[in-house]
Amino acid sequence: QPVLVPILGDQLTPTLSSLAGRTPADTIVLLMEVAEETTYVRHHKAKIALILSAMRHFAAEMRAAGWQVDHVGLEDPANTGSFTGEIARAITRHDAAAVQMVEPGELRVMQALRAFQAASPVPMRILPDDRFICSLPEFYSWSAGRRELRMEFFYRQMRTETGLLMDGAEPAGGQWNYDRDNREPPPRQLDAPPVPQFAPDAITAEVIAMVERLFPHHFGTLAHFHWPVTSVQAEQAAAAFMAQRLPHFGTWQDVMLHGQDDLFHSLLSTSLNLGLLDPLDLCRRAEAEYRAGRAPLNAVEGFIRQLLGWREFIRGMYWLHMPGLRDANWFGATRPLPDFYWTGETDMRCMADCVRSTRDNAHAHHIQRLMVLGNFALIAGISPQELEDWFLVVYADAYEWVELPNVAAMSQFADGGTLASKPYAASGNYINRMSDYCGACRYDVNQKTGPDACPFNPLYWDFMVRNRDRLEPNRRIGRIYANWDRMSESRRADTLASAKGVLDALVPAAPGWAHAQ
Ligand code: FAD
Ligand code: DLZ
Ligand code: SF4
Repeated sequence: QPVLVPILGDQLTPTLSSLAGRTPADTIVLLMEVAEETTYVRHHKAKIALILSAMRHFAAEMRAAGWQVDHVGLEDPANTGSFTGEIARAITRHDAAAVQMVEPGELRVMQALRAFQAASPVPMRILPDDRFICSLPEFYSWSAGRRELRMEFFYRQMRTETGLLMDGAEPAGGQWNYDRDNREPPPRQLDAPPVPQFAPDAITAEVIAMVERLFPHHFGTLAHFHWPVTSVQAEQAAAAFMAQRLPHFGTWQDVMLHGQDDLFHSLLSTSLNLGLLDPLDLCRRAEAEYRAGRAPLNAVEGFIRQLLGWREFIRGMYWLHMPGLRDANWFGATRPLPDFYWTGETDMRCMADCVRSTRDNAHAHHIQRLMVLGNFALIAGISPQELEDWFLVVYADAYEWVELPNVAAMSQFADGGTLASKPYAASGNYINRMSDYCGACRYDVNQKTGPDACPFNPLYWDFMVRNRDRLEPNRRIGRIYANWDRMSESRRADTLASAKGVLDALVPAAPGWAHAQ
């Protein structure tokens, strides 16, 4: 009797702990394309295509390596549509003696699997996911008893533990963090080397056709599909990044340029989150570029901090704060998500460009997500839950474990500050400094009030004033109220009236974009 090893769509790693010690002769590897996962939100078409294509490629590779792989297709008439339904069917089909699998990345799935495990007809083990650099028990013990959980201190501990960018007990170069060198405003043109594009092969083309057929009304386009769908392609993308873009990664990290979607970013998040790349391996390779003198410290440290610091910290915070994080709404924001998050139809040039990139690529880079898309929602008082659904739908790298802490805690401060020390709220001035968006915008970033003022300007103050009782005690932001109090009565009234004008003009998104009606 074989052991059944279910592998979820974001667990496409041949060295998974559930396969350790197993042999092809006594193991059935189970991959499940299921309606529950393709529709629990109405994912971007390219996100579904990426995951299903990567699963099919992984199944083929595992078969080629000798494993017995049972791959249940989405259109298989007997498909029950859920992970647990498919595991149950596979137990019977293969007369399995036991089930063992790696824990899922999100609570929703964990709860379903635990419920199944409790009533499972055969013994079932759920193993820790060892593809993260920091295990969950290690994260919990780091967080226990700390008053404030800040990425920076977690990151330092991780640097020390892994020895990454360490010279003995000291950080390489004498500083832990070189972010101060990484906030260069943009030059007119940044000639970043192109990111490798992977044209759809026959498997991907078939999946794309299926997605167009089954999910025609989901957000986004498949016309530009170019993501790596195998570990070999992901490795090519990683190698190209290390050689070509890593040296400039830090300096231009916060820059946004109209129509230039990739800049010096790695575009590796989709492959990392699927399990096609190993985060620790990437960190070590980035360090090797620095040690060999091919990439400067500020770039390499910045990249390693994203992976070793932010990615691991975010994952720990997800499990620490669930299930409450999903309902968190510290500011009590309830405004519906505006329609332009889906349509891109807005005169705000920054917003339109970020939504366009999102629609075309199922991707936008960090500062676009944080300081345009997230910032607008924060200062306009959009419901965090509606925004979370949007972020989960639209990005090819979005799984709840990484999306939710980034949106709820980092971008919307909906947790009241367990993750960030202050809200990332900004007026148009920040966007103007870090991008080339404003020059050709219909709005004037220098106008503070009136119909032509950049909407971010009055909304910023409206947000601050609306939430004064919550924000004034904050050491990092409270002093801003002195500026407000110094403004003339009429300027303050104009500001709030302008904000009201912007908010009243927002058109709520039509129902049905994120969830089927
Ligand atoms: P790079 O800029 O090249 O960074 C390198 C790697 O660092 C990324 O591939 C990613 O794995 C990691 N990383 C960097 N920042 C973060 C972070 N804050 N959290 C976790 N990992 C990080 N990332 C996701 O993977 N999935 C999401 O659903 C997601 N949602 C986000 C929502 C908001 C509101 C914000 C502000 C950020 C979100 N991020 C998310 C983090 C980040 O924006 C993306 O990881 C990044 O843009 C991916 O592009 P890249 O691979 O080119 O990243
Ligand atoms: C996101 C996603 C989608 C769209 N489809 C599938 C699928 O059909 N089969 C599968 O195994 N996984 C899919 N996934 C990824 C899962 O949602 C993910 O494994 C869980 O959310 C746990 O993180
Ligand atoms: Fe965006 Fe305002 Fe600049 Fe227009 S002026 S691009 S709305 S920040």
